[in-house]
Amino acid sequence: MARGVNELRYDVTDSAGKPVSGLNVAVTPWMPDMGHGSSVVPSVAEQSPGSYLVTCVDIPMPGTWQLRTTFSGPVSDNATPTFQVN
Ligand SMILES: [Cu+2]
Repeated sequence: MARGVNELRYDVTDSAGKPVSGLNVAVTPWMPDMGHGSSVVPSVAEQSPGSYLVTCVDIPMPGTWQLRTTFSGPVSDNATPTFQVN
């Protein structure tokens, strides 16, 4: 992932591999080393069953970033992918 505005996709399946649709997905970019986020709130849209496109992921500075993500609705879960931005 590069600095600036990016997008990514979550493909959500259950333990049987079946797509999970109808989830509310909330994504918060977070820079743990400095304890701040981004001023831009990402948008999420389900494009096909279980496939959630996250857009407007604005990463304003280089370093280690997390995408703190919560899934709610029919099931609840969370994920925190972490990546290095140069
Ligand atoms: Cu920072």
